[in-house]
Amino acid sequence: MLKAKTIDPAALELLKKAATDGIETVWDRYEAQQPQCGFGTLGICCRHCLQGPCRIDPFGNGPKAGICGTTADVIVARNLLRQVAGGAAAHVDHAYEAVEALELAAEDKINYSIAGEDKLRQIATALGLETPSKDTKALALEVVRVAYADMSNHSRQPLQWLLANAPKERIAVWQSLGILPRNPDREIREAMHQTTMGMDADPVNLVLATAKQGLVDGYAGLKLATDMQDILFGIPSPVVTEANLGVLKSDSVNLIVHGHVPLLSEKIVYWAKKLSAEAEAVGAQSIHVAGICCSGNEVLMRQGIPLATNFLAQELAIVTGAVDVMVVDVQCIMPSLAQVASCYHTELITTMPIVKIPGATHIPFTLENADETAQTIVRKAIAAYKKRDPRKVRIPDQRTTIMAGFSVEAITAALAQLNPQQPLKPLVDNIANGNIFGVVATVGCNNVKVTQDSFHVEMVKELVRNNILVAATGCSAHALAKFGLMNSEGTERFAGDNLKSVLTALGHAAGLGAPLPPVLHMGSCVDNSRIGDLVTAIARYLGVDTAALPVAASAPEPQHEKALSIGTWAVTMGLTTHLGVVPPVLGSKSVTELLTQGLTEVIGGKFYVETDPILAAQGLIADIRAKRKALGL
Ligand code: BF8
Ligand code: SF4
Repeated sequence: MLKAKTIDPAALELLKKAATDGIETVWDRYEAQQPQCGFGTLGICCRHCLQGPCRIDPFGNGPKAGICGTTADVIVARNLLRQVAGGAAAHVDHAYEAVEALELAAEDKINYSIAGEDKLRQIATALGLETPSKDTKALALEVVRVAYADMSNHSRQPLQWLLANAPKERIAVWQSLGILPRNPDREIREAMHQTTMGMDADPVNLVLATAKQGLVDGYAGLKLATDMQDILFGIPSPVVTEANLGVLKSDSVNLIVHGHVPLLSEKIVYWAKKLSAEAEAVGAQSIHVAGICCSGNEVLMRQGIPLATNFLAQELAIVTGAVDVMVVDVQCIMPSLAQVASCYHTELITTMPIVKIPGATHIPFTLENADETAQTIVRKAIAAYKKRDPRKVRIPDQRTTIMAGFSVEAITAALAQLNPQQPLKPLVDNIANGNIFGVVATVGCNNVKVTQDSFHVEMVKELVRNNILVAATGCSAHALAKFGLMNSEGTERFAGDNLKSVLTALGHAAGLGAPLPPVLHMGSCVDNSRIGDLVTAIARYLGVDTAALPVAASAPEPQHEKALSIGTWAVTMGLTTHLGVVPPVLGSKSVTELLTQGLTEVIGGKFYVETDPILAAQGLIADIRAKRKALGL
């Protein structure tokens, strides 16, 4: 009855080893959960007060309302709002930590440098701060003050980070709908309040509140986090490395960073290089760092660190028997890792006060002790290497060359080789003449309900074959990296002829001597802000609304609340946003219609649910074709 678990050859190999080693994986637990609750699947269960749980009968024979009178429409809309607020909370909290780090770095209170001075000046200019004469650290503190002012805003003024960065046409739309967010924390609090017992019973009002959370996510979460991280660690530029579990090395200390916030993983990368002599002293070649999930994407983008694997295969990384330490920070960390690690020599290390896992070693990370913590963790990996049992090691011989590091600045620099005065012109001209038929951003996760990576890969192959340029982030980027869509050969193999000719010209102009890849790796999930920035820049250059552009978004295998909040933001930007997994909204016909149709009239964008990858690609292409037609292309 169950579909294939994965198409990733490394994961397939390791699933066999997991079975031999007696390891339970996410797929086993998924099977044990079958059948999953129908009420939960449809989104018509409410536990918001102690009179509940209340469930609505989807067939119309049983209860039509909860004990307090709440209807299915309201339960569904309320649940969705809470999920999107949950995603936004995760991203805003992430961004906040990065703001704090920049503040302390600018005050010389911690050992972090400001590597992205160009980004700092760019952001300061967008915020309307005087930049030319200011010293770097003084300017950084001014930027930090604006970010803190947003976080502590007690007025009704909208979020400054949004006003400074969002397209003007969009701001007008959001204002007319009354969804411009103020203080992000206040908005998230309001969402919790609005959905508690005895509050909003208007599904339309709840859906608009959900859209507001999308804006909180987009600007106080994604954009703010990327901006701060680029200031601290530098703007990414193209790097070449490899992806998939074959990047682990049998003769080196293997240290995996997993999670999302790069504050610790950057330090780990630094100290892994510094302490390599200590690894050599115990007989290892070197200390090899590789990444899982978005911590992996962060250190890939800026340091060229290889990608180990994405969300669904995190347990299997340990099953290789070759991981000495897996260090985690926040988000998307399966608690089961502790159990898996206990069957091997791997030391699982948690570092954050809000992520503790029984069975893991907890080494508290603070900005002040970052270097000491990183050294301790690297040394733990060296010590664990000595305990590695070669009989338990199996590293799949699977790794694929990838090019990553496509920040907007890097893309613009490559385009400037063709047109220094107007770098966006070559891109826009090629979109206008149809060589690039459109752009699709593929983002988000793996989800155990979908054969791992299959939706990302099949849909994107169909898109690039039809001359759609793809930009990817998150676990989608991992999937496409593993399957050869992020190297020059991928352009030769998979891209349609027109797209191939553009990517070839661009690659040569950029001095690569080969085509650019058909899928541009633009970073972690918070780096979806980079895609937003690119779309905003193109719209500004053309003088049109982002909703008019032949651009769409897709989360083919979404699992996290964050994927819903990112998707909601994409919808507020006016993009058709595809989901390859049905979110729990089908229990309300009217809310489903609102999300997939009604929203278009007021906001320009909409959700589009399609669970077949080829049909999804065709649907996105049809949407892009309609937008081209409306633009007269
Ligand atoms: O923030 S794509 S599974 S790792 S939530 Fe998680 Fe989803 Fe992966 Fe990155 Ni994004
Ligand atoms: Fe039931 Fe209403 Fe309480 Fe929800 S808030 S659990 S629908 S009584």
